[in-house]
Amino acid sequence: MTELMLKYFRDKQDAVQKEKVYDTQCPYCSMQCKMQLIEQTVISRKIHKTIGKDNPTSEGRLCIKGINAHQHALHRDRLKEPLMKIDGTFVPVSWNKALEVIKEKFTALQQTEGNNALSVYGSASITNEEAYLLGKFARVALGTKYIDYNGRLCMGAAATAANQTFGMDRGFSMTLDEIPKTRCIILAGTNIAECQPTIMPYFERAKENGAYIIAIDPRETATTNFADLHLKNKPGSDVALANGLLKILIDEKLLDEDFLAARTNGFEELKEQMESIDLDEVAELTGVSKEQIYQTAIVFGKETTGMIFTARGIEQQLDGTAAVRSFINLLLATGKIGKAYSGYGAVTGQGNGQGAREHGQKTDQLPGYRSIENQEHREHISKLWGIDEKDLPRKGVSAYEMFEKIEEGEIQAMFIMCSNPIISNPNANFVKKALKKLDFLVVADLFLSDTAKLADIVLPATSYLEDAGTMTNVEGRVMLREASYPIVGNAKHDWQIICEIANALGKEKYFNYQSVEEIFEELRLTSKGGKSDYYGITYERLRKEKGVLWPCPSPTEPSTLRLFEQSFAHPDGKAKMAFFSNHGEVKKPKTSRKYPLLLTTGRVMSHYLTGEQTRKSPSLAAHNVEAFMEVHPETAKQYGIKKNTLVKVESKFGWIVVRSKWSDSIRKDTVFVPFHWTESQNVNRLVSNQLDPYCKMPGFKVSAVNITPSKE
Ligand SMILES: Nc1nc2c(c(=O)[nH]1)N[C@H]1C(S)=C(S)[C@@H](COP(=O)(O)OP(=O)(O)OC[C@H]3O[C@@H](n4cnc5c(=O)[nH]c(N)nc54)[C@H](O)[C@@H]3O)O[C@H]1N2
Ligand SMILES: Nc1nc2c(c(=O)[nH]1)N[C@H]1C(S)=C(S)[C@@H](COP(=O)(O)OP(=O)(O)OC[C@H]3O[C@@H](n4cnc5c(=O)[nH]c(N)nc54)[C@H](O)[C@@H]3O)O[C@H]1N2
Ligand code: SF4
Ligand SMILES: [Mo]
Repeated sequence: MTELMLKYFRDKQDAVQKEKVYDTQCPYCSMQCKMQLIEQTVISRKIHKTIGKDNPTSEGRLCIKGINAHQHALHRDRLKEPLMKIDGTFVPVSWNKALEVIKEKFTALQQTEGNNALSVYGSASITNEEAYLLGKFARVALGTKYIDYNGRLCMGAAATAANQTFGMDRGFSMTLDEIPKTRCIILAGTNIAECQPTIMPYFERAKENGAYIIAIDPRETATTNFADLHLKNKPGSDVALANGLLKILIDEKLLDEDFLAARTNGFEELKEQMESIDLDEVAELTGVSKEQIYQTAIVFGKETTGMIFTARGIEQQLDGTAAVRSFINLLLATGKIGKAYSGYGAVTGQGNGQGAREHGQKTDQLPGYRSIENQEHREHISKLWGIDEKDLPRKGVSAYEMFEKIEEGEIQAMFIMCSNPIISNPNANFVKKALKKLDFLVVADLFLSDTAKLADIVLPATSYLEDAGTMTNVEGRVMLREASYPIVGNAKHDWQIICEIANALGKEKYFNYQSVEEIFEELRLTSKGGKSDYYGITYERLRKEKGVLWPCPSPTEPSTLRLFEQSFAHPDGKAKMAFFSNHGEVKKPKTSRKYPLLLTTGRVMSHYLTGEQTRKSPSLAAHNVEAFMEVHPETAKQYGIKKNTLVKVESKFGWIVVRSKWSDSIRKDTVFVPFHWTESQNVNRLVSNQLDPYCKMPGFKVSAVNITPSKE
């Protein structure tokens, strides 16, 4: 092509080029980075690019997942019409038809089996408005007690621990802004560098300012490599480790006695119990040397300020609540909470992991973090909803337990919104069997996920590009996600889907909203006076102030930046300390001759949860195309596992086949498999059905397994 021709084509290209910009927030993690989708039309071809947008939390940064998020949202496999299974095959149907069938099925089951034959499984990736509405939908439209959500598998232990200790549960007691000035940071079972990458500059600034950073993780990760000290503990040994640390703080008199006396309950009993803690035994149980345990306790105890962050590494355990409470004991014992540059942070997982656990999706909960078993709370919410208190169901069971109720025949229909439980729940073979046993399953999703494939009706939902609403981020900052991208096909917003089913069931009186802001206005009112009080927050304020941190009881009050400065949220204003045994109340999976290794599970940087979205994104999928098992080379040799070969991993509950990945950064007694893949690569086929007795969290982080070279 000549220069002249090239110039002609370039000019033509420029001439027809149009650019549209859409504001939104990342659909993935709790950082909720603000972003813009830029859509350029070049000679009738659309080109997309995502860029970060300044905001107080992520300061304009995006990670690799955010930058590529539009690839799944704009993917050709997005569902565009409702689908109905006829003779085992999905056929597209109209919304009217789908709603008519749902109405017929739900009503028939209600009449023959009772309301509790129906159930709802929700999500912490939907907006606050949708989470609120889904809770109301289960109780008012279906009249069932069976509702719970995927956050049970995620934030369950941290939320329960915070409620028990502080009397309320906002993940962070301080803001991210305070991190750069703290002196010592403990990162317990959190891989922030790969799971909340845009948070890292806050920690980098702390390190530059001289803070000492300690990471606790059985593996080396980008986060442990960033830390000054890495305690490479045995999976499941975090309660023992925290007990060991507290014992040293007591022995070395590194306590804040004034704080303990004025602000806490239970320390004397805890101190007595601590006499039974033997540091040699702690070193043995955790696999961490006594010297490293001392070093951690002394640095943390001596510094004037400090913070502890926990995430799923210590929380997704059969003693997850106990582990979080035991780490919070360290903060309380040294008076490092409720004051500047100190505090506790449960690093929330999903985009709306915080907000979705406040407004009534949990089975025992009503809006405003109220309790469904509290008479006063029941009357308050029933009145606002315009129903008789006697018609408000009581609490049902947790997420995984709902599948047990299906197996028992008590639950016969389920409505799943924005979750893929076949992959994400423990004992996955059982969960699949249970879902197949349902008389009627409805799934609202962006794609025909593994779970949706089992449904009788699949409803197409809109994505973060199309669906506006509020999300509450890792700091407890409520943010308004603007979204105006044209809706794909005949998909509908999740809030519209909820309303349309409710209306089909004759409940339009309770679900009559013209906009998502109207739902938020109702949420404000129902949360008023509750622990998570959003009454003072309006869309107008969110636009003007770039987010508001709750509690915010009145429109004239500013964000609550730091919690617990004067008092904790229990009626007497004090925090509750408690002792938990090194060995836990529920028997943990133990290694044996048959299952000689410990298995732990988690994430990789480029994939998100069950992978349904990130596996559709070519740029992300390219980083990890399949599941793998990280194994120490010595262990691999001992079990005859060659590099990069297929290996069968077996537990009492099932088997999977994944590729081996030799790595000397993992403990020799432990293997690691991420959970972003499906079918024979789904690591949840190996995880047991046991649950933490306090919060019903599964033990995702410890299984006992055997590994053998795969014959396939
Ligand atoms: N890239 C990516 N980012 C994500 C997600 C994702 O899927 N992918 N998911 C989002 C969600 S919903 C969540 S909940 C968060 C999760 O964020 P994290 O909790 O940080 O992620 P995990 O990888 O599950 O676990 C964290 C670390 O715990 C370690 N660990 C395992 N067992 C133990 C143990 O017994 N004790 C200790 N101390 N550590 C242990 C693991 O080796 C792992 O490095 O991430 C969010 N961000
Ligand atoms: N072994 C093991 N298992 C785990 C964990 C672990 O660390 N180890 N972690 C647990 C944790 S922390 C979590 S949070 C869970 C997550 O478990 P899931 O909730 O099952 O995971 P997701 O992949 O987020 O599933 C979301 C589904 O909703 C769809 N979707 C996305 N956006 C929308 C939307 O706006 N509307 C609708 N209707 N659908 C949408 C997606 O396509 C996808 O199919 O997994 C848990 N399971
Ligand atoms: S840090 Fe989280 S919210 Fe931000 S771009 Fe990455 S995945 Fe999205
Ligand atoms: Mo999560």
